[in-house]
Amino acid sequence: MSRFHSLMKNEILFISDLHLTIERPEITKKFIHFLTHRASKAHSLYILGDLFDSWIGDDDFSPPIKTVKQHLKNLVEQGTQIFYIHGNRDFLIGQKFSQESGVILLDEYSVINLYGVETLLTHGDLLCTDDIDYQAFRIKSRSQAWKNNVLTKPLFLRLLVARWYRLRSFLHKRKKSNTIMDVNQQSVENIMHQHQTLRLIHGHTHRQAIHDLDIKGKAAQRFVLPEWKKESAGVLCWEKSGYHLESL
Ligand SMILES: [Mn+2]
Repeated sequence: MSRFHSLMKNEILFISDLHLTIERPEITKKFIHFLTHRASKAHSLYILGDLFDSWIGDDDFSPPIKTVKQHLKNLVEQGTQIFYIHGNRDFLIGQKFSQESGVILLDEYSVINLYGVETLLTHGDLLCTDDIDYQAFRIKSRSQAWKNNVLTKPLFLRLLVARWYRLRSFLHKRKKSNTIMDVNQQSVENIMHQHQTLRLIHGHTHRQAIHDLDIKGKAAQRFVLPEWKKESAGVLCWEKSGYHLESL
């Protein structure tokens, strides 16, 4: 490999579920180190949702938001593209955030051509169709009326409500069964077939794995990204020659 070739940025990276919050500064530190020392060598970075543990509007500047925005912008200016798909925690991320950080917002289902293979990207919550209560809330909370109602409330009030929601979600999750919290296999197959893809990458369930499946008689794969924790974090790296999982 020539020196020139080895300097070219040709990797594509995928991460999700960092759940950045002031309460876990070590994850923010890990992420900033990743942006500065690892993602800067890549062609592009796809963040598939729940970068933040909560998002109450683009006008919130409480830590670590400002620092994270600045580092995302630095990376974009160094020539690494960053794409974002909303998570269930930070679905209120809007155009102002996108402008300030240089991150490009994608649709909840987005198909990219990953070195010749059409690849479907999503956060993953939409695939958890056994969780009926959540899916009902999701439909309600994605309406413009619901969003406007939230985003026009004073910032301090939104901060309080977000805290309460986090606590509520924590308590609810403990009550729900393990299968309800995972993807529904039929929903996965339907959505992959609908988008004509044999590869899916998502996060959300925190069940890192590579699943083989069958879409109408064709071999397909579903990649589940890991959540970022203090002890372990990971990135899915693609190159022309294939993929590998990297621990951080
Ligand atoms: Mn999620």
